[in-house]
Amino acid sequence: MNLFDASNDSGKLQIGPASWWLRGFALEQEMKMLEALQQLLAESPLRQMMTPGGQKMSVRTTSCGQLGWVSDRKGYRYEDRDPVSGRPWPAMPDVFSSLAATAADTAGFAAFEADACLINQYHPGAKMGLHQDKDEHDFSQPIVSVSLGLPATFLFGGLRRSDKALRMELRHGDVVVWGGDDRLRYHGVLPIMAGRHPALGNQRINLTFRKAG
Ligand code: MD3
Ligand code: FE
Repeated sequence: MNLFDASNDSGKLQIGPASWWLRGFALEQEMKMLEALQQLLAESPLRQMMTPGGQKMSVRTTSCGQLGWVSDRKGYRYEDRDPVSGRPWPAMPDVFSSLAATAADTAGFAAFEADACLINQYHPGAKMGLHQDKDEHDFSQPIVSVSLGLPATFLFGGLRRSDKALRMELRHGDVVVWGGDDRLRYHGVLPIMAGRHPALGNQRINLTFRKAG
């Protein structure tokens, strides 16, 4: 299956036993989301984290909500404070939590309450290698991701690193909900191509909502 063929601009597409691609799902709340994003980035700016192996990530990262994802020489984990400011992460804006809950509900996961929202910023050339999300406690909880700005080729792999990955082009406003048997699938993002988005310029922003604690 080549998910690039999924060229319709809206609608629900099932991409795994418990995963759904909701095209354009965030567009209705776009302006509210971007305004909230701008405010929280002023409180907890994006920064390049260091991998445990000592490499700077190409993606810039920050968080909002009760818990934020951090990476440094000591490893990957969730923390209740921004290590740069020493203060709690900015509160999760209502428009974020309600979008995440509505998307999860649409995909069959009722009453999803995210306690962490990871914000990834990609400039052209930035990428994310194939990995599993394993830093959360409860893998029965889904993950909701919202794509904004420049498009990305997303790799949706299997339960083993060597499994062939599906490619999907995630565009501004797309939301994907991953859960159940798909929760530990490998995934990644190919290097972002140069371009200009009308609202966000030369960047892609991804919001990832999780129940981490
Ligand atoms: C598929 N970020 O931060 S989440 C990450 O575009 C990350 O920045 C992606 O992967 C990005 O860890 C978007 C997509 C995602 C998250 C969890 C998954 C896809 C998943 C779990 C299982 C399968
Ligand atoms: Fe991930």
